Amino acid sequence: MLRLNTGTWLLIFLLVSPTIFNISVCERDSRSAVKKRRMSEKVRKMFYHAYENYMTYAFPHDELKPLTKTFTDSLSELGNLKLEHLPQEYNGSALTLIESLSSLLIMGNNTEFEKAVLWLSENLTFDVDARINLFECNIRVLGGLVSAHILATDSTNRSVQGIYKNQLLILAEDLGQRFLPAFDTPTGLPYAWINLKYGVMENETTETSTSGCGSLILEMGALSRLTGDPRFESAALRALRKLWSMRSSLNLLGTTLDVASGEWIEYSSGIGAGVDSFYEYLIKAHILFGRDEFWRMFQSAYLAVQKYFRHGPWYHEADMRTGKATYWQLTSLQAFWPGLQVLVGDIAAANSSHREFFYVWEKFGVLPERYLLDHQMLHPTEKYYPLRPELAESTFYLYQATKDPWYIEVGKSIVDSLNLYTKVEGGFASIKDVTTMQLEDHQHSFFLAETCKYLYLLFDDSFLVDRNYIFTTEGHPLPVVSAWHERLPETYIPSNWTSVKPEKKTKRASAMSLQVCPATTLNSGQNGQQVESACHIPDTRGNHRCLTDDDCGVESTTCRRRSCSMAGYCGLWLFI
Ligand code: DMJ
Repeated sequence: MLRLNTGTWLLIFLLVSPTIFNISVCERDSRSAVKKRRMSEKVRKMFYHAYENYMTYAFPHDELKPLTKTFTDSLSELGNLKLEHLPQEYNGSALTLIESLSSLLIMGNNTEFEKAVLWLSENLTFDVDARINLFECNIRVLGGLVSAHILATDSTNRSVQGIYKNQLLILAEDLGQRFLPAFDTPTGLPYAWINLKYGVMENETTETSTSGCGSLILEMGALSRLTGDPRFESAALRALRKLWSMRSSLNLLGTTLDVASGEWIEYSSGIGAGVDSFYEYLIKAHILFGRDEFWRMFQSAYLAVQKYFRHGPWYHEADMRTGKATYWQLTSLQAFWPGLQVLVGDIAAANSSHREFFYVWEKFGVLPERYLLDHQMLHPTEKYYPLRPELAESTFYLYQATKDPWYIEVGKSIVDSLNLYTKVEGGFASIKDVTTMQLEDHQHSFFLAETCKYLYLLFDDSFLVDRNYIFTTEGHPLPVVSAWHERLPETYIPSNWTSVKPEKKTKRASAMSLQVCPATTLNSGQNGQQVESACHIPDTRGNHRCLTDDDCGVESTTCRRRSCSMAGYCGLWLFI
């Protein structure tokens, strides 16, 4: 028998191991590609189950009632908890179809996209006697139309070329003009409600929410850039600036306010209902329009959230005046926050919060609307799950940033739960009570605009390859182009990038890459200029000495967590 000494075995091992290693890496990669393909197919089927049932039983009304296979004209019910002033003669605006447009294209169904664009072009009208919520109508309808217009005119989308004559933009402009009277208040803060035909109603309530008047800039800004009419962006910007001027000395805002007096009504706030998209729009407006003003607002607001609301991986509410904790509650809407943190580059914090949200999802099978953190129990009346997208959204962002296969498992678990608990013959139904899984007769339009879209993009992001989009709060994509951007030079993101030849393509920064953590230069008095970013946390000691990693903060320009070296110094010794 051939006898080999240890040295020879070692040599053989060194020669063979890379091959074995390579084979196993390849196998693992191809297994994960197969799994992702299978999962994206599953999500595609879910989307079409929801879409086709809507088209059969509800279109052109607003939303599908999947249990009774009928419809609801719910545009005027959105945000209308008391169901006041409901219209007598309103027959819907094909809301779910509008919300489905960008998802159809992302899933590669150009034919259906084109059919939908043509139907809307010929049939949709906003000259209807319906009192609608400005925020909801902006994110769902205006956002859906503006985004679909951009996708329809994108030169890579050949199918609608020739037949598309900007009809969606014309509709969007008409809708935007109907929004404008809402901004006619002493403060510039818009009314929460407007009648599409008659404008602001007499004795209309002057109460609105922070997200209601602080999350209009993406859609109205994009509308102005597309139409050349500055009024939409100006109105949204004026409202945002006014809202920001109402912050407390702690850089906190409340949840509800009065648009006539500019006074706060509810001083307690968090990152959930009534506030959530305000934060989201500051960072996304910065990414889309490249204005330092948005970044400065976001940076201060984000730091205040981390300082006053964050408790480990959880976020409670606090009083904007004192920073004292008020309500210790987890809400389903808060689950978007880790996704926003990915955009900032604060991946470690995003990951730890996401894990907690997923833990609650697994505990109940879906995310309950409200969970009392201090009592470790469900809120007595808010036990529902209306097919919300936020956890899927964050999972998508975290997977984009880390490529950690664990997020694919999370996505699979979300898909399985949705199919198990909410799928019915007539579509997907909301859950009324997560303890009994009793269903409710409502398929919300955001299930098609967001839940299915983010799950699909988690498993198949080919739509995003070589493109740079940000998603509105309703999941409608808007492209980051230099023509709209105050900071990006033409060579960096060419405005005609879709027609740029591959070999000449300039490397574009992705809004979802880890490099997006925007650093900004601050004038800090005597010390001269200092570079800062939202996720910067200083080391505990000024001389950067440390005993453990906990003594080290987060580096300001890269947003990476510093660790403690063996010699006792904080630095970027470990990559996260
Ligand atoms: C969506 O309409 C939007 O994401 C909005 O910002 C708040 N949440 C709902 C879906 O849960």
